[in-house]
Amino acid sequence: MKKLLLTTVFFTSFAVVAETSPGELFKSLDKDGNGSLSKTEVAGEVALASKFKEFDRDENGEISTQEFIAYFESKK
Ligand SMILES: [Ca+2]
Ligand SMILES: [Ca+2]
Repeated sequence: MKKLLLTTVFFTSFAVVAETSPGELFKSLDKDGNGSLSKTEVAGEVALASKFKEFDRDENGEISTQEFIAYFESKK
């Protein structure tokens, strides 16, 4: 049941992405503006935090703009 809830939240986020671009979403999440998302920055976004490893392709512990956009591109 808990997993189902996370999935629902995640797809709700996708609905948001459909209206704004991933790039804009990224900027709103990158609170310190260093061009990458740390686990701390996505902590408030449960759906994103739970998928952190899927986004972080090079496993450096941060999601770069490229990794972020590539993820959404791969879901199209
Ligand atoms: Ca950042
Ligand atoms: Ca990374």
